[in-house]
Amino acid sequence: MAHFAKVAEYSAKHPKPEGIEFAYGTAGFRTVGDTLESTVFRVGLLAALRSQGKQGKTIGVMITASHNPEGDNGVKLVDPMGEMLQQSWEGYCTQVANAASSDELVAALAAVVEAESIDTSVTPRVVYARDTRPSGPLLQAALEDGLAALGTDAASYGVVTTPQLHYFVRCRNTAGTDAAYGEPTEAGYFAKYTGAFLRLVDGKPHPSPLHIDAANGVGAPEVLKLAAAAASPYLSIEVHNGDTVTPGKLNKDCGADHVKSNQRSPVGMALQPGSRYCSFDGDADRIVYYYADERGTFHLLDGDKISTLAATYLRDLVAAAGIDDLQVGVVQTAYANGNSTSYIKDTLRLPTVFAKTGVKHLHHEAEKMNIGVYFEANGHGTVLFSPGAVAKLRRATPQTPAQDDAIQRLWALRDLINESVGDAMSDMLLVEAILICKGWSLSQWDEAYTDLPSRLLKVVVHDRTIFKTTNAEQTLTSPLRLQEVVDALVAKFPRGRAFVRPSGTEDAVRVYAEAATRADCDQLAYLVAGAVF
Ligand code: NG1
Ligand code: ZN
Repeated sequence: MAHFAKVAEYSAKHPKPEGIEFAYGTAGFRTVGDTLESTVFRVGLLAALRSQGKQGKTIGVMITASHNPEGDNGVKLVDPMGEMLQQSWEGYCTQVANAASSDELVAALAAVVEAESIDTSVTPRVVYARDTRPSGPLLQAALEDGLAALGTDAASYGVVTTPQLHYFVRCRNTAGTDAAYGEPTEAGYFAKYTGAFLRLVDGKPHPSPLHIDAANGVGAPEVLKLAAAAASPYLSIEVHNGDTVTPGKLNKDCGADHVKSNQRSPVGMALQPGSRYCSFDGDADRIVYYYADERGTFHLLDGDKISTLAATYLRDLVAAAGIDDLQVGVVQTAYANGNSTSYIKDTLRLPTVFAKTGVKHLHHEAEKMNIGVYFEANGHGTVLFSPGAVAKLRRATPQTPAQDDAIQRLWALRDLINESVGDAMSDMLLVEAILICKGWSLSQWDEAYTDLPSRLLKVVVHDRTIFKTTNAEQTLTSPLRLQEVVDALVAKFPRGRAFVRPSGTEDAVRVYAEAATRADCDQLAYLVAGAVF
């Protein structure tokens, strides 16, 4: 095909390493950074085709491996509304990445064009960015070759957070429409979110500084710019682990994943009772909060706590606004702490559903709700307002000043939230705004419910593909009878719950367990892991 005339020439510069199979999973392609050059080049080709398939809408490409070690890297595509790539394209990505020769590569691309009836005369548009990883510049150059090979109208955003890139994509594709999302620039991003934040907190007492562990990643410079854009005592921050230059520091003993997995504070943060702390991950799409009590004991406020805080606040505002039939719902995964789920159902009395791991699954469930709050326990999530909810807000006619205030707050909340994807900076502003409005400390927020002791283990197995699940990944259907063994173990422990699923991002199987006591929980986790192994 004439359209692919330059592909072979460019592809020769980025040969596929032999003996490696690439797979587009939950987080796109992700593996050791040095092996990814051919894959990122080919993602450039795919991004161009995706854009042509969407009549020239802008597609995003993000080069990042998030919370993974610094030596890893990854790449993922962002669809026109800033959402994750449509699932049906994941298979194309895997096929194109694994083509063994340039002839096979052209054939794989031609197959995508054929299957999707793509008009290759359309000019493709793609924007891209990367995180702070040392392998980033080389991979970016490979991406640029892929984009050039198909004559793409491409623009780089340099080094920004993953959610910022999602925001830029959505802004570009909604510009000039009723759904215009904002200015597709860094300044536009900061102006939108700080403006909404300041509208919400106006007139309340100023908070104490928030200590942010930026995982030595891209969140460090970006959150400093955010605070500078706010230029307000309402956003007083101190950034720790903000070294994006020294090799080896990214995510090392710090960041949201480290804090959540180890249930302890990151390197470089000495917790003082009464102060507020949070951690971003390496590309700033996850956030968790934490504090130390008077005895110095560490307390984690994870994605479940953020989700319940946001859901409570939204539910109360909807009630105060006097808007009928506007239901707030919560989407969780099986990793949500059992006590958070009980709290949402029994105390908040809000509907809750479980989705499979990976934010795209939660996002799709949340889209079915009026106002859908979704978070993974690890701190990745956001809130979606459905078009119906927005229409109801627009039609609402306040009868009292209190109703008017609640409606204005709902609008400000909607602007404060990055609806395209979970975003550490936007979520941080959301939490801070709610805490300021309620006059709460982290320990007051933490009072809602107490987490059940839980344990997450990683089991390296010979072949994880034999592990198959159903019921939002909580029940194994293969290997045969393993689920019966797990059920029998769980039954031995009060408030016991455990499940086994193959990781979508690592070559391992994950075991999750919770139970009434720490000792029971650990015993259950290790017994189940033993059964898997
Ligand atoms: P896998 O490796 O499929 O468990 C992990 C996280 C997900 C999600 C993805 C994408 C856990 C238990 N799993 O998925 O929540 O964030 O990575 O980064 O935290
Ligand atoms: Zn991340």
